Amino acid sequence: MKDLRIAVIGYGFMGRTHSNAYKRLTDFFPVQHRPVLQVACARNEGKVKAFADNWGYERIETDWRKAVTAPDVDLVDICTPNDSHQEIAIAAAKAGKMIVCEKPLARTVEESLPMVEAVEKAGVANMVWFNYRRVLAIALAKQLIDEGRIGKPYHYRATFLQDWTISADVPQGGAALWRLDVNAAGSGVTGDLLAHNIDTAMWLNGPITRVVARTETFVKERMHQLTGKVEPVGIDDACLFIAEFQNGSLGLFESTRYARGHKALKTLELNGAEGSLAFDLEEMEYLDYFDYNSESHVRGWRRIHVTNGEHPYMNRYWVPGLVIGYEHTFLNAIADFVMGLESGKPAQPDFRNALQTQRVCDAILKSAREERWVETGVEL
Ligand code: SOE
Repeated sequence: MKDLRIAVIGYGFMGRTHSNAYKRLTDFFPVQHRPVLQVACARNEGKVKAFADNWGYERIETDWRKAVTAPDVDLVDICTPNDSHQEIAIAAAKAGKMIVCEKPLARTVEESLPMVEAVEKAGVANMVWFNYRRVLAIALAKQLIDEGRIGKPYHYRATFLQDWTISADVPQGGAALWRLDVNAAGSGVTGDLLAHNIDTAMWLNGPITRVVARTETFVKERMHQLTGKVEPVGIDDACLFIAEFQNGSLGLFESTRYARGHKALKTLELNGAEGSLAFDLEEMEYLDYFDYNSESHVRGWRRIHVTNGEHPYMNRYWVPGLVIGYEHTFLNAIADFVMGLESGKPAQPDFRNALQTQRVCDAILKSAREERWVETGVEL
């Protein structure tokens, strides 16, 4: 067993999901690296100390520059708001650290490119936490597609619907609410939610080549927590876009934080000549599958309970019929990352792969601004 000493930068929601994953890795996966919770880093000393004590980190730092260059750190985990991803990632790469970075890679393609160059120049292992690839049912969807069961794809449909920002009284900026501040986040639902759908879509259905989008900001001004002033809102509250895939299929995507009643309704559907697949995060242990090639009198949608030993990742967990959940997507992701280190076949999405999603996000926002179709520039 080799120690993998981790510095997590940021202690928010993602700092927690990742810490949980590190702690459980060797319990469930037969890997040769044992994560050591070495450094928890954030600016607020009291809060980061409480976080470190709760999760069992060895020590704290309040300056990320010290954390990413520390000799007792092997891997830097970036869980900070999007505006700091680039600076931290480049410094960590220069210090020769492995890097795992929260999504989206950065606020824009322009900001992401030097990150990709930095990790590639330094030759350090890297990954972006697009955790939904590691939902068992979505991983099974990938397997069924790769097995040729869906045939020629015609339609891809995806949503990510929430409702937590409907009230105009919700402020923007600062802890927990940086996702509403365009300077910190780069965009609204496009980078925060659709980035997940785009990553999954291109993993399952190949490159998106062109998009046309419509965004909306329903609440135009909000109090900024850091300045105390009412300021214009620069993020997209909702985004709808149509996509063309390289394989000739059409995509339809919708995301909003104004879908009253929906907390995280994340769905996808793929329709091909030989079959269809459908997934809904609220019932994440199921994959719905329509097989056109079954005999016509028994043909119909079937609901696969993705809990068998032969299903992706499931042989690491419980016996058939018993479910795992959201937190395991992060555990599966770090397991893939570590197994990638050990096998020499790097886990995906790495920074270069995540740049593809960033290209689509940038194209969406440009299309919405200019009210026209935009080429994504995704590398084919
Ligand atoms: C926003 O509410 C959020 O937490 C995103 O930032 C995550 O990436 C998404 O998985 C769930 O929703």
